[in-house]
Amino acid sequence: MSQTHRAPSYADMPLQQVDPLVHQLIGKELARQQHNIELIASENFTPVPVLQAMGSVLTNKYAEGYPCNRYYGGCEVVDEIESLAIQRAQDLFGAEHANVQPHSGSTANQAIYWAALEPGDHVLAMSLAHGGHLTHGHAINFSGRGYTFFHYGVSKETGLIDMDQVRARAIEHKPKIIVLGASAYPRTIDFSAFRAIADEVGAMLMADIAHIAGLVAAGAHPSPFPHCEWVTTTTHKTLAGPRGGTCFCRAVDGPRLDKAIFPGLQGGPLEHIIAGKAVCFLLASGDEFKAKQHLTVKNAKVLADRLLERGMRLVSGGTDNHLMLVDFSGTEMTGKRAQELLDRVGITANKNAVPYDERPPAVTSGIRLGTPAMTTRGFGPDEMREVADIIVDAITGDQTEATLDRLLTRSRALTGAFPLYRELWV
Ligand code: DSN
Repeated sequence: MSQTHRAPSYADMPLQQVDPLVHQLIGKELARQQHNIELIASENFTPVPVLQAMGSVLTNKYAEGYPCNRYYGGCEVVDEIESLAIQRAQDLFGAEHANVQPHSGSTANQAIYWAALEPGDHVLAMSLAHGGHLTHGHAINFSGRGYTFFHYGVSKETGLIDMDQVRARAIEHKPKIIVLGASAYPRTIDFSAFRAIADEVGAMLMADIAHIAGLVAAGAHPSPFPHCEWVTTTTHKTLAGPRGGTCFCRAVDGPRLDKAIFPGLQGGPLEHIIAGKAVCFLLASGDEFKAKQHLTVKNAKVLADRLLERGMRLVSGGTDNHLMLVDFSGTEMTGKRAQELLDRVGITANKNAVPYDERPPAVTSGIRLGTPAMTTRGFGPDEMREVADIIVDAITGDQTEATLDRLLTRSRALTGAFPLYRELWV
């Protein structure tokens, strides 16, 4: 047979040539990430090796099913990759069973409900308004529509989870599952106290550790694994991996969890993302990652302490983990305005309701600040103190253009000293 040559095709050309607009926009987003101080508590800077795995030809492969039990041919390589990701996830957390297929944290939570509950069953979880998550039973979410959720919250005086309320509501509503874990709770979660309440009422425990998974993996937060039947996480927050989810359970529950995810909820798994998870779990088992997680917590304390010294109020008076909530309630400042001011001075954060907030969700009385991303980037306590000062100067200063420009220059000096993704896209 004579040799054939394919005509030049877009399939072999670089993005820059085929779609300069999208290429340029990605470059613009890279520059935004490089120039700004990133304090969104759920974001991070994913290492280049993880990005490489995610941007690989694995995206081409259909692999419905599980390793060695697929509905497609040609799965021998992705079988190895997914098995590796599963084993590494289990080893990292000391879990009996992991499923690395959930596309997101939301799907991971959905999978546990699907595996462990019948529609309408009672569940007790933390209220979104007090730091919980939409998928923990909010009325407009699938969780709140499909199951009967009851909620606990934090004490108005201390900002800490009100364990007396958890127990009272558990006794009153007899949930099949008690959900713990939050998106905006700055304190350590006492898994054993929840276990005692769950045992008293005959409930299972489910921990959603999306925010604290990296801290847990590094021993910088207690682990839910000895206490909980079910654990879910995302892999892109403190874990700094690809955008996605993972579920864990005891070996005995593995088959029903796997069935809930496929064929219960999802079709083909995202094997390129699963490869990214495998790399992420490998990195998270190393000393460099562990040291960063402990530094993330230390940096959060330094940031919180300096904010307090400069007169800011924090929900619960501080932080034990990677995040804090600045509380503006009772003042003229709102979360929305603070977010805008911080954007203006090169700091990215998000407005966030504080417990018992009287302002609507689009305005709020707080901002949430987290240290994972900037710790990954290299910031330490000195930089965090300067970040706190820029924040307070932006929020309490005269807010003239000249002042805000000066604060922006201080932010840019900090990020300029810690280069990010130097070799990427340019
Ligand atoms: N959106 C995430 C966060 O910012 O915490 C939770 O899913």
